[in-house]
Amino acid sequence: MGAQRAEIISARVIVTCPGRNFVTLRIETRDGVYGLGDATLNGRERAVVSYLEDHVIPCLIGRDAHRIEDIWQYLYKGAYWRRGPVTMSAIAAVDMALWDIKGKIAGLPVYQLLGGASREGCMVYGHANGATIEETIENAIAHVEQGYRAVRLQSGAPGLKATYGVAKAGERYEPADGALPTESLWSTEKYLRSVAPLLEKGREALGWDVHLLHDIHHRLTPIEAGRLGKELEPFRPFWLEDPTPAENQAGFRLIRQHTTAPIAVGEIFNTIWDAKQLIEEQLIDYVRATVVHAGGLTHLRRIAALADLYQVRTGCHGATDLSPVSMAAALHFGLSVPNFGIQELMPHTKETDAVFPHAYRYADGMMHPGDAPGLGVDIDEALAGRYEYKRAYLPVARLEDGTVFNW
Ligand code: GCO
Ligand code: MG
Repeated sequence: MGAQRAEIISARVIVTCPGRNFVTLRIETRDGVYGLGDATLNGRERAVVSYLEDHVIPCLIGRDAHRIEDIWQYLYKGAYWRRGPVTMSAIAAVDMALWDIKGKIAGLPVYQLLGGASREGCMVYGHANGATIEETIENAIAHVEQGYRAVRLQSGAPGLKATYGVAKAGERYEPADGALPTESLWSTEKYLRSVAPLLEKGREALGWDVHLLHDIHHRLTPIEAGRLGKELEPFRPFWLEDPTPAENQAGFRLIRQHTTAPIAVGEIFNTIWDAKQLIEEQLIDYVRATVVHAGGLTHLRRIAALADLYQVRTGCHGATDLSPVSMAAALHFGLSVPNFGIQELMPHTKETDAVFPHAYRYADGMMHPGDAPGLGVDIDEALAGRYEYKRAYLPVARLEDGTVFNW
């Protein structure tokens, strides 16, 4: 039964570090068609490599690459141990590679297989940051000059030596910065004093036609977040991201009671269960779950479908720790889903782009996945082989009295 078969004959994991670590799964069929999937889990990369090599790949050999849903269910339910970032990143890598293969066999870009384009392109937001508000605004102006319609503003705060989202002088922002975790001190009070002036200056300098975003990176309590949201309302933020850790989804009710500032959450979500209450109770406006950490296109579409019922839109995570394979997958997804909101864009380095040649493109604040069959991303394995894996950790934050806090 079923005339079309694309037998998987091999699968392997490629680890490379063109400036930062990336883990890529390459699945190949008997006819020599191959697909790529991103399996990068920042700071815990080798756990996913082992999960794939030791536990997933042996189960893939001999299967029909066309049966994407069946393989997804097999890997999810078949493991018995469900969910979690390592498992879901591994499943995501398989899922992306299979969609890539299906697209190549069909001769169609993946977004066509997902129902076709629902829009002309995906609006992206860029990252403006600086040690001071002035530097951040300067950087934001440079983004607007490059055509960005949406910019995320992050700046250092007086009295804080380091903070989330701000690059070290003269460098690009790259959070996984140490062979052991670096530590920085955090003060909620100092931070809170710095945000309204940042957004106020942002509006003064950039006007009202640019969307302004801000990432709180899980560092407030719900009531603190409610207060900040209220304070920022006059500056009409596009969203406030990760205002508080989202393990306790009901906690977001408290934020909603106090502010109409739109809320975006979900870059660390793995499955629909992490977002279910947030979506069903309309406690958020944007869900940031992404292809690689939330089980691939197959599962992310399910999250988007639930979100659509409640007028929650997508806003996929797109930091540099998500490889170009993920970026491509996110763009095929974003172009096709009805409730697309915005896509994060933190451009990769030239070195990374050279390892992963791709069809997606940026123009005027928008991105398009391109029309190459499949995901439209390749890997230059010879080049990838020149960059050896380098252990790198995300930082750890402590309160000024030494208590471990949320980074
Ligand atoms: C974002 C994120 C990132 C994460 C990083 C962790 O909004 O892009 O918060 O900066 O911290 O992806 O690996
Ligand atoms: Mg974030």
